Amino acid sequence: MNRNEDRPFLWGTATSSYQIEGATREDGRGPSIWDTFCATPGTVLGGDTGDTACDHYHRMPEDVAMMAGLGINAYRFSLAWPRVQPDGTGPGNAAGLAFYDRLVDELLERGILPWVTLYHWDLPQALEDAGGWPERDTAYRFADYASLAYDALGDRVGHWTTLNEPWCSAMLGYVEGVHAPGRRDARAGFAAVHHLLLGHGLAVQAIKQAAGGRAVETGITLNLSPKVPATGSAEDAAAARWEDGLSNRLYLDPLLRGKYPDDVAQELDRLGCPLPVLDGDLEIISRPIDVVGVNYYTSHLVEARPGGQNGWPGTHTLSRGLPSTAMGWEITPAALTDLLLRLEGEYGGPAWYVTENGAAFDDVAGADGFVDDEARESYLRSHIDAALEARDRGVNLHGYFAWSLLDNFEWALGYERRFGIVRVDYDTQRRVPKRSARYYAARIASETR
Ligand code: GBH
Repeated sequence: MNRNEDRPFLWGTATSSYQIEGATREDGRGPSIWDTFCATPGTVLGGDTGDTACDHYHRMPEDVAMMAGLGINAYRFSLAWPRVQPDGTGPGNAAGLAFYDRLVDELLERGILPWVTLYHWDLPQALEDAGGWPERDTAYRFADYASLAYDALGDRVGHWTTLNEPWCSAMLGYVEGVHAPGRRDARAGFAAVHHLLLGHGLAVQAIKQAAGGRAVETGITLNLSPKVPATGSAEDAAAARWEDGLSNRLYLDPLLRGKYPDDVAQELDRLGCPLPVLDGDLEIISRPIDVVGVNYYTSHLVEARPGGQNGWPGTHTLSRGLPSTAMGWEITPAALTDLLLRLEGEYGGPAWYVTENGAAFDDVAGADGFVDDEARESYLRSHIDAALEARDRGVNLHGYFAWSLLDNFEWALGYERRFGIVRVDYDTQRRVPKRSARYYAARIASETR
C-alpha cells in the first residue's frame, strides 16, 4: 500500500484545535495545559488566550465551505483531547465528539479528505497534574484516547496522525518552558520525548486493533530541520551532527529503525537526562506506520561554540543574511528538497507528506480586508516547487499541506503573528482569502488538472 502510484496527491491546509476552535468551556470540554498556561501572566505575548481564537467551533461549516471554494482536497486538523475526554481518562464526551462528527461529515460532503491529528499539544490538564508526558502512564492514557477517537470517527476517517511535533511538546514545553506546561527541567523533558514516542507506538497499535480489517493509514508528524555545518571544520561538523541528532534523528531513528541514535543517547546519559527505555519499548515505537509527515519551515547553519551551559555541547545557529519571515526564520526552500531526498535515502519506507509549510509576514489589510501578501505567495511557490522537485527525483511524496488555513493563535506569540492564507479579523471574525490563497487555489487547479 505504500508505493501506490495511483493515490492522488493531496493538496491541503492544516490547522490545530487550540489555535482555531475557541469555545474552550463549551459542551463539556475540560481544561488543557494551554488554557492553564495562557492564564498564567507573562507567558503569552499580549496576554492572549485561545478562549475565542477563530471561533471555528461555531463557524466550522463556513470554514469548510471556504476550503472547498479554494479547491483544497484534504484538511489536516487536530482533535482537542480534553473535548473528547475532559480529564484525559474514562468514557468519551458525546457533545465534544459530536463536533468532530459534524466536521468530518461536512468535509466528506464537500469532497475534502479528513486527516486527523490526535495530539497537537493540548494535553488535558488533569494528566499534567498527574505528571504529564514525563510520566510513563501518560503514554497509556494516550492510547486509550486514540482508540476512543477511532471508534467514533474511524468509519469515515482513514488517515490518523498520532502526534504533531513531539520535539516541540518535549523541548519547548518541558525543557525550555516557553510552551505549556512551562516547565524547565531537562531530565523531565527527555523522559517526555520517550513517553511521547511510546504513546505514539501504543496509539498506532490501538488504532490498528480498533480498525480490525478496515483500511487505515497511521503515522506521525515531525518538525524536521536540516542542520548545516557553518564551515568544513571538524568542530562545526560535530556541532551540526549533535543538533541534527537532537532535532531529527532522536525521532526518526527509533520510529523507523527501532533504535535511538547511539551518539545522542550516550550524550544524554552523560548529561543526566537518560531516555527511560524499558524492554520492548522500541519494538512498540517502531511498529510499522504508513505515513511520516514533515513540518518544514527553515534550515539552520550551525557552528561550534566553546563552553556550552552545564556541560551541554556548545552550538550556535548563524544567520546567513538571507531574507526572513516575520518569525525571523530564514527562507530556505532548497533545503526542503535536500531534506526529503535524505529522508527517502536514509529512511525510505513510509509515504512522506509535507504536513505543514508556510510563513508569517507582517500583513497589511485593506479596507475590504484583502491582504496583498506577495511574500507569502512567493514562499508557498518556492516551497511547493522544492517539494515537487524532490518527488520528481524519486521521493515517495504524496501531499502538501499549507500552514495555515486561517490566521490563528500562534502559541506563545498570541495573535501577533499571522500564518493564514485567509485573513481573520479578530474583532468581527470575518474571513477574507489573501492573495496567497488565490495563488494556492490556482496552483492546485493547475497541478490537479
Ligand atoms: C509548527 O511548529 C506548529 O505545528 C504550528 O502549530 C505552528 O503554528 C507553526 O509551526 C508555526 O510556528 O526558532 O529559528 O530555531 C513549528 C515549530 C518552528 C520549531 C521552527 C523549531 C526552529 C526555528 N518549529 N523552529 S528557530
